Amino acid sequence: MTKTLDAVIIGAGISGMYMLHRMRGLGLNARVYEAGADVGGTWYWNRYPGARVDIESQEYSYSFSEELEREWKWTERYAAQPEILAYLNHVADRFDLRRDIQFDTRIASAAFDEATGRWTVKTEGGETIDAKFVVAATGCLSVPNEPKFQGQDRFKGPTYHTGRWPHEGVDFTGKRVAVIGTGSSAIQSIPQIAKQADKVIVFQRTPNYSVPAHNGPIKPEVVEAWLANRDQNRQEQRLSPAGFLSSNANEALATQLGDNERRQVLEDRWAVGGFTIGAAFADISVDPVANAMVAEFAAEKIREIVKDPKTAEKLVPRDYPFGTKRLCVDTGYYEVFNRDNVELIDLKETPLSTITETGVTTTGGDFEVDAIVFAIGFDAMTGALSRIDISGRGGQTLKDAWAEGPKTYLGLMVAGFPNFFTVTGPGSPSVLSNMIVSIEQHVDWLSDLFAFMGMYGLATIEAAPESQTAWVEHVNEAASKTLYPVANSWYLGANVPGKPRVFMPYIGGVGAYRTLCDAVAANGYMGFKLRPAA
Ligand code: NA7
Repeated sequence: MTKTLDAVIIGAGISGMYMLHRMRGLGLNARVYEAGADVGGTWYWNRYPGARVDIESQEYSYSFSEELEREWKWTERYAAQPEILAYLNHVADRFDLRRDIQFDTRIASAAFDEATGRWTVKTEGGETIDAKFVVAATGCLSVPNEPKFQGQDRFKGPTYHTGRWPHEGVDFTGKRVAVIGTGSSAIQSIPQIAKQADKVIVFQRTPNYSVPAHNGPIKPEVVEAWLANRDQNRQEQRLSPAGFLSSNANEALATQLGDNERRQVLEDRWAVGGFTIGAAFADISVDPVANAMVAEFAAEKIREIVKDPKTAEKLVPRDYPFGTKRLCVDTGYYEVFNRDNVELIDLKETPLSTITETGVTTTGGDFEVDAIVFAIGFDAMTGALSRIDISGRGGQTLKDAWAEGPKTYLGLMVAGFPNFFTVTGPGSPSVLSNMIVSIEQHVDWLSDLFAFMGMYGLATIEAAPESQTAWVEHVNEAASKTLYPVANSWYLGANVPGKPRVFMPYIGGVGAYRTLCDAVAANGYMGFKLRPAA
């Protein structure tokens, strides 16, 4: 039997939950379909030890309900995964969301019917849903990269992927553990695993830049100041470059300061920690000279912290500009290499050749371990959508439409796919921003659109191909003005063999993007085609 809905929302993470809440407010009959057994999305799956947010807790939270914001008390400057998941569970209960969320249900396909102007959505379990709108709230980092190492099936011990950590946790006491990868997930988890395990061997292909979090209990004065000025803070967040204020973006140019002055700025920010270092100067991400100055400072810090000079040199990134792969924020990452039970293997020096029954073999030798942690990242931004069989006008599949890389208008819609929306899709600021601020912007903008369509009896909206082309050009042009495309990062899909190399997120800034989206809406949804019911 086919279920009829106004909207199918795919995913019960931060986006899907808020979308459901807003749709209900509009009187729409919406239902969320979630592959996991509970709410939380990213924070449901990423339970590896040390997982925590890189944006200060008071900023990484919903703003839509002032009551919610005032009643929830964060305990740490950077909330850890269990606390964020508890918060999202609280939100689900407080707004009674669960009754419209179907868990353990993966969406298999969604097909647009041109005759009816509606979508037929199918679950993997065989349910069929007929809906006017489909909102993909499927997340940007939700599909883990499958490990594809030679010999991996032979390994006799347990293996784990940071993005699919067992819910019951893992006890590494007395174990020798290999960690493959040194991105944010590895950088957060290695110091925790090293506290427990007998031995940790870190297999690094590319070193990452990481800055100290200086995490600790959240300061009451930070909370008070935030709440005392809540409305203004939230407004400033929405119009800021990256959707958060605690990075304290500096307008000064590194290249225009004297050596001492520049060093002082960096030292001060290193002492504060977190993304304040990434926002130390306005020219870091556009001027190679400025970037090199900051990169050198970071390298000096690594050499200061890591006692063994050889290990320190291996940890210094050399292949790409500072911050052009996602800057990591750590708690004791570089320090962990001063422990006797942690060893760093540089896979550029001695490439990984195979996984054996008992461990990992590189061209430099055999490393016997009891467990392997794959911290090898995600099929970012397009991974979740490419795993659903989505077809739009004329039966064209999203896979074909995106064969040369994802194309969207505003990161919200794809030409030829009417009434199908992506939240934090490719072409939106998404992963280059405070995700919650970006999510709320998308969802609010979509909610206004749904209200508009309802009021005027409109049946469909779709992106005009020429607006999409112009937007894709603009997204590329914005990226090309920065140093970001230089790095082989997941922003470009470079971490997935065969994925088209396209800079996916919009780097023009959260505030600028919002202003643009608002102007599009104010001008009768410029660049979109709206059609009345037949
Ligand atoms: P990332 O940042 O994509 O990091 C993955 C790491 O795994 C990175 O160091 C990769 O090295 C390494 N990797 C991937 N494949 C391999 C193979 N085959 N061999 C060796 N090493 C490999 O993912 P995370 O989960 O850490 O972080 C994702 C985001 O989550 C993060 O940026 C934050 O936004 C939160 P590479 O650099 O490709 O050489």
